[in-house]
Amino acid sequence: MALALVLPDRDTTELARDLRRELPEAAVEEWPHISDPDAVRMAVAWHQPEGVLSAFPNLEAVSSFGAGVDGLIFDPSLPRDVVIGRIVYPGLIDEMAEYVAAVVLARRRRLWEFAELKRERRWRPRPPVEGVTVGLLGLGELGGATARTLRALGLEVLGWSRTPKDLEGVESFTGDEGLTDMAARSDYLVCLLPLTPRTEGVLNRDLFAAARPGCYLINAGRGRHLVERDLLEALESGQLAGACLDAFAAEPLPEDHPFWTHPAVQVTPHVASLTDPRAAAAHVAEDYRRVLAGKPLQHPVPRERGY
Ligand code: NDP
Ligand code: OXD
Repeated sequence: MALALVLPDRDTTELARDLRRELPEAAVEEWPHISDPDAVRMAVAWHQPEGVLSAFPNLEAVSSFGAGVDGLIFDPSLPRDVVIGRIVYPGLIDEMAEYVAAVVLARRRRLWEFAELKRERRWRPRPPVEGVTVGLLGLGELGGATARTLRALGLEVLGWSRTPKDLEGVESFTGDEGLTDMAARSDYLVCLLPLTPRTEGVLNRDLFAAARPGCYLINAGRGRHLVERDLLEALESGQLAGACLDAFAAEPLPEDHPFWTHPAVQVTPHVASLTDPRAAAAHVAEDYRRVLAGKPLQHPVPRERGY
């Protein structure tokens, strides 16, 4: 029985070492060095080249090396009968809530403005930016926890999801109209959605036009949620005041991309919530045991739902 790690752009040394310790009975193999493809029952994948997973004829389950599964759902070569799972654990959830809170507060308390002024040795006291209403797109594992953290900081929180939610102190919105209504009341819009055909391009000119003038955008979902040209236009017109982006359609962000030099755009290199190899090893080991025992994964992803 083997577990294959297919993470071509990651250093898997630590993950493989911890997995071998957790699963002494399993052959933990790092792609492309798979000695017996027939023995692979489960794989962990991230940015896998298309076709690699279909080369394991006895593959039963594949886990994303993170919370997002778009890389698996959108892989046409993944056999239909392979079960998809994802890695979600408390530290991953807390990191995202911390990232969003940090960005909202940094913008509200003008920390980036003051950093600029310091470069010019200018002393220019200013009060916090007005407006404390945050509209979250996505109220799942990450969005739900982020809502709680923002509430605890005294911010007003609104949330948009596919199905209605009953979270304490969080007004729930659904549907296209719900999204427009939420945007109209938001000083910050934060995308924590999964990438699906329905959410691709959701951060677009219609949403920006509906948003409260001077709204600030945070995208920690996926780059393809954002129509980049529409963001640049909304910043140019002043409809949006700024944006902090963690995920991009092309990663790494190309050197000549206008976001790098735009004064109102902050760029973070897809670090809002990084999967910790040690926590991931414990999670994957448990899922591997479940596969062998014929039990459901800890965070199974229904294919038809797409997230
Ligand atoms: P979940 O699946 O737990 O939650 C997804 C949320 O999005 C749910 O509230 C869901 O609604 C909502 N949603 C899905 N489709 C729609 C739709 N069509 N309309 C409205 N709402 C919709 O995901 P997580 O919270 O765990 O993760 C969210 C995403 O964050 C990941 O898919 C990944 O892309 C991204 N991510 C980014 C990281 C980073 O470092 N930048 C790190 C980790 C994840 P409902 O509740 O009704 O199902
Ligand atoms: C994830 C990510 O989905 O890191 O976990 O983006």
